[in-house]
Amino acid sequence: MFKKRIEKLREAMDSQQLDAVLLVGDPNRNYLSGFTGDESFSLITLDKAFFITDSRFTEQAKQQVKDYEVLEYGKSGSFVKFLSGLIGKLKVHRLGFEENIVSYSQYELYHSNLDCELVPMNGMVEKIRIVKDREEINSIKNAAKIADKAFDHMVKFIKPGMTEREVGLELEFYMKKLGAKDLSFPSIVASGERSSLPHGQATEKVIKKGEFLTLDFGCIYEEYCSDMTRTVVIGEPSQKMLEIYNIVLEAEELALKEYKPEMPASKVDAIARDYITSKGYGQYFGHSLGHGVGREIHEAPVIGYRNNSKLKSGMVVSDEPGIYIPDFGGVRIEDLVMVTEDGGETLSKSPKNLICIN
Ligand SMILES: [Mn+2]
Repeated sequence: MFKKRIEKLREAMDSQQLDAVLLVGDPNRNYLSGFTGDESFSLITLDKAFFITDSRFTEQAKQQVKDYEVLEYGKSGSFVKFLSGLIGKLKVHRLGFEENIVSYSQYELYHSNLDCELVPMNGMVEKIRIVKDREEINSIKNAAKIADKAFDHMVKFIKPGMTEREVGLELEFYMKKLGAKDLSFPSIVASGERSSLPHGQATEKVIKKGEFLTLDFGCIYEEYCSDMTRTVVIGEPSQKMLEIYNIVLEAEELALKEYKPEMPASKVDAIARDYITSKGYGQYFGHSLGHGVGREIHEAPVIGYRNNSKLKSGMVVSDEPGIYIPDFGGVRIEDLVMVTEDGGETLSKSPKNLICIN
């Protein structure tokens, strides 16, 4: 599987006339190697692959990283000196680097020490990562399953009078107990008026009757993220709360039917957005409909009005419309969807009918 991924990278390198690429960020480097640690480097040429690390990770790299020559740079002093020697030996002229990950100071260091041209990779690996292979999809499905089980548990656990933080802690503890390596991101637990904050993290606020409670969360399983949002009501909803909830739910489900190969991402966004706008709430839906999910919680493709590129089988994206009304509250409903050969498969299985917690 890593061989296949590296093959795809080499095809892309060849078309950009790159002799080698240097990968320093965890997602790309680990996607192409199977490594699960950090602070390491890989240098991939058109016919060789080197995994370069220090004594903290050498043993782990030797166990996890196959098809690479594992090298330890520690004894030569600095990584950049070591890399300079390697690049000279391999006669690299054009070296691709991750321009969104390498810091300005690192770039300066490479620029002044490496005898080669530094070429921005322009999302070369990210573009390969956009379509998931079977192993990746399995991991994402497992991460989604943990999130589903956690939501089921939380519905029974949450009671009026608890703080958002108590809810967030239980959610984290429960997902980790089920085997999650970590959270995909700090969980969003936003109740009452705070539910109008699309990214409101848990606070000491007490959750009261008559309020919305939005839970947006996910976990990492085998290096892959899940992402799901459900909004519940504590006690009974008002007429307006019910109205908003049903609009968001309808928008979410209308869009769900549109995930299929060749569908422009912008068109799926428009289906949900136009529906919400037709109901008079368009101004309260400020963000894009969704985003790719994989090793990173937010990755390509964006499902938004600016992205006219077409969906492909094997993409995994979130579908998450919302309505957020300041000083009132908000609703978001989010599922993970995988684009298949002939449609979309919803990976989040939690119920979406309005749940009232007493
Ligand atoms: Mn999301």
